[in-house]
Amino acid sequence: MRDEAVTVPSDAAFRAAVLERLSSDHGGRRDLCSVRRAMAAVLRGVVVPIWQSALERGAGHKRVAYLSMEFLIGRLAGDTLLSLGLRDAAKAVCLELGLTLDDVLEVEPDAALGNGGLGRLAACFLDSMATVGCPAVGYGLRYEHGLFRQGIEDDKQTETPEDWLSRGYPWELRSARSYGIGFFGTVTDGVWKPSETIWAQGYDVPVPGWQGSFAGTLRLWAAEAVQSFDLGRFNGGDHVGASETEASARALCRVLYPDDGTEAGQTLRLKQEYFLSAASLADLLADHRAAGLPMETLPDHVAIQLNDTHPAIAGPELMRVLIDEEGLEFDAALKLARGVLNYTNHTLLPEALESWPEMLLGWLLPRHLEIIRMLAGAMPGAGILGGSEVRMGNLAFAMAGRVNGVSALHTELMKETVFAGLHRQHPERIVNQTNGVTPRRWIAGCNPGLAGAVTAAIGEGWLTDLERLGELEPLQPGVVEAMAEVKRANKVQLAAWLGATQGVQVDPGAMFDVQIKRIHEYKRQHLNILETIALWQEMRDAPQAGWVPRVKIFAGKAAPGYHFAKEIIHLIGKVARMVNADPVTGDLLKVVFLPNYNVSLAERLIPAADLSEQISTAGKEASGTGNMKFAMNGALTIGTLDGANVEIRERVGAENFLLFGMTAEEVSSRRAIPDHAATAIEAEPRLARALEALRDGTFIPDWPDLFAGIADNVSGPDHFLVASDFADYWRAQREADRWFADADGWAEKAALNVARSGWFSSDRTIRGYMADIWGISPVSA
Ligand code: AZC
Repeated sequence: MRDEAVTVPSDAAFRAAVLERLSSDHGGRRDLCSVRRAMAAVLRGVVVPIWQSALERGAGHKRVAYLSMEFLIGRLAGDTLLSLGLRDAAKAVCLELGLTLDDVLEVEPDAALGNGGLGRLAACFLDSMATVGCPAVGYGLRYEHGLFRQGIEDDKQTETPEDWLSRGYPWELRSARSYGIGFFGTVTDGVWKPSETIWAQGYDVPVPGWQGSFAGTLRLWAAEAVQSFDLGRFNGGDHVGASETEASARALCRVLYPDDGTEAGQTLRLKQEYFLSAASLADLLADHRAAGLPMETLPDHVAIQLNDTHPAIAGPELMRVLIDEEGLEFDAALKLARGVLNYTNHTLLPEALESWPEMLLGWLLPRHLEIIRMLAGAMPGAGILGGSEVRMGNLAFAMAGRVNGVSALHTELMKETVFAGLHRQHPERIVNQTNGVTPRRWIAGCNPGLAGAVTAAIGEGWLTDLERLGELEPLQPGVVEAMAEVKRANKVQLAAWLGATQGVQVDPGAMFDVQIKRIHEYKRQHLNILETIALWQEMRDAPQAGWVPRVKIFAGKAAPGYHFAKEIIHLIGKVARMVNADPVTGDLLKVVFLPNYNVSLAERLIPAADLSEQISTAGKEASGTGNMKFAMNGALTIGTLDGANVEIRERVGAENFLLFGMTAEEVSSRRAIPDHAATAIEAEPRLARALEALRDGTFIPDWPDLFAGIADNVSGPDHFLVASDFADYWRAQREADRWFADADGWAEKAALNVARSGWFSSDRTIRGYMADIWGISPVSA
C-alpha cells in the first residue's frame, strides 16, 4: 500500500543528490564519514515527507503510545536504502567514489539506546507498526551515552561510555514538543508544588514502514535545564558553577540503567522513569486537548503500552493529571486510566520486577505516593505495597486493561507464579502475544543472499507476509542447495572478518556454533563453555576420532556490577586463548569471544550461524527473539523447552531442533533435591573433569583457583542447574555433530527452519496487539 503521494528519487536523481550534498556540505571530501553523512542527509530528505504524509493519513485514527526505557534501533541507513529500493544506487555511487557501500554503512554508530531483548523488541515493533499501518509513537529517552561500550582487556570486560551522539545524529529532528517535568517539593491538600523542574525536549526519529507504505515516530526526550546558564554567577567569577543547573539536568539522560547500588543511583533511575512517563503523557494529552476532545473519550483515541515495569509510574501520573488537573473523581479516573493502559511483562526474575522504597518515592514524587496509597487502599488484594516498598509490577498490573506475556510458556508461568493472586482476581486480564522480529532487518537487511534465494523460489511478497515462506515447501532440491550455498558464502565472509579483526583463523567448513545475548547465569553461557572444555579434553585424548570441527562464538555484555557474569566472560577468554593455540586440536576447535555485542554485530553473525544456542534454564527466559532470528536464517537450534523455543520447535518440527534438558516443572522439582549438583557431577565424569580444569590452573597457571568460584557454584548451589542439564546437553551436542556430518541432511533441516519460521514475524505480533489489546484497525492505504 505504498502511498502514491510519496516520491522516491530515481537512481540517477539519488546519485546526483548525494554528489551535490558531498560538494555543498563536505567540500567534496570523499572519506567514509563525509559520504555517510551526505547519503544520510539525502535519505532524510526522502523519509521526512513520507513521514509527514503518514502522520496526516493517520490523523484522527486511534494510535499507540509505546513507552519504553529502551529502543535498540541499530544503524538506520542500510535499512532505509533497502526499504526505499535505493541499495543498488547507493552501491554504485559509493563505487564511483572509490568506496564500498558496506564500509560506508559501517561508520554509522549503533544507536546505543537499549540493553537487551526488550529494547530490540521495541525496535522491531516500530518497524512493524509502520509497515502494517498502525499509527504509533514510540516514546523513549535520548541517552547521551546509552549503554556502555564493552571492551576486552586481558580477557576481561571493560566499560567505557558510548558516544553515538558526539558527532550529531542525522536521523533526528528537534521537535516543537517540550514540557516541564516536576520533581520533589511538597503537597498541600492534594496540590503538588515541585521544587525542581527539568525540561523534556522532544527529538523525533521518523520511522518509515516498508517501501514508505506508512510511518511512525520514535520520540526521544532529552533533559534540559529550564535555565541553562546563570549569567550573574558567571559574572561573579563562578565560571564553572554558572552551568551547574545544566549539568545537573543533563545528568538525567546521560546513561541507560545507571548503577542503582546507591541511593543517588536509585533516585536517578526513578527520576528517568518518571521523566519518560510524565513527558510522554503530557504529550499525548496535549494532542487530545488540542483536538478539542473530551477527556472521557481518551480510550477511543489512544492505547498506552508500558514496555515492562520501568514506566509503571505512568499509571499514578495519569491518575494525578486526571484528578488534579482535569478534576475527575478517583473512581472515574481509575476507570479511564485502565481503559488506556496496558502492560507487557518481559521477565519473571524477581530482581527485575522493580520495587521502590516508599520513602524514596515519596521524596521524589510526593503526590504520586499519595495516589499510590489510594490505589492500594482501593485494591487491597493487589499487593501494590509490601514491606515499605511500592511493587511496580503489581501496580502496573492493577492499573492495566490488559497484561501480556511474550511467549505461550511465559504467559502461563506468569499466571502461576508472579501474578498468581492478581490473575485469580482478574482472570480475563492476562493475554499472550508471542514475540516476533522484523524480517526486513533480520532477513533482507542482514542476509541479502538468503533473501535472493527465497525470492527466486517463491517470488516477492514474503517480506510483508512472512507466512508465505511456507510456500518453500515441499522443498525443491535446487532451493535447499541455493540456501546451503548462501550459508557457505556467509561463513566464508565471517571467517575472513574474524581473521582480519580478531586474528583468529577459522575453517569455514566447521560448524559455526553461536551464543549471543546478555551474559547471565540463567542464560547459561557457563554450561556452553564447560561443554567446550569437556569437548576439548576429549579431542585431545583422541584427536583422530573423527570429530566434527567447531567454531564456538560468544558475544554479550555483562552488567557492570554482575561479578559472576564477568567471570564467565573472563573464563571464555582464557579458554579461547588456550584452545586456539593448541596444536593437538588445531582446526577441530576454535573459541571466540567478540567484544561489544550490539545490533550490527548480530546482523553479521546470525546469517553465518549453523547452530543457535538457546540453552537457558527452563522457565527463566521469557521468550527470546534471537532464537527466532537464527531459525529464519537457517540455523538449527540447540535448546531447552523455554520461552519461545517451545513454539519454534512446534513449528519447525522436532526432527529439525536439537532439544535437551529439563522442563520448567522438572527444574522446580530437581532444585528441591539436596545435592542435586553433586549427584549429577558424580554421574558425569566429563563434567567433573571440566570443572577440575577450573580449579587446577589449566587456563591460568599463575592463578590456579581463579575460576574456582564458577566451579564451586556449579558443584554447590547451582541454582540454574548447569550440572543437572550437562549430560543431556552433551548428548544433544554430539547429535548435532552427527547431523552436521551429513551435509545434505543438515541443509534440508536448515531450509525447513527457514520455511517454517514465518509465524515469528513481528508483523504477526503487532496485528495481535492491535486486535487483542489496543483495539486498533490499520490505517488503510
Ligand atoms: C527480555 C527477556 O529476557 C527475553 O526473553 C525477551 O525475549 C525480551 O525481553 C523481549 O520480550 N527482557 C529484557 O530485555 N529485560 C527485562 C528487564 O526483562
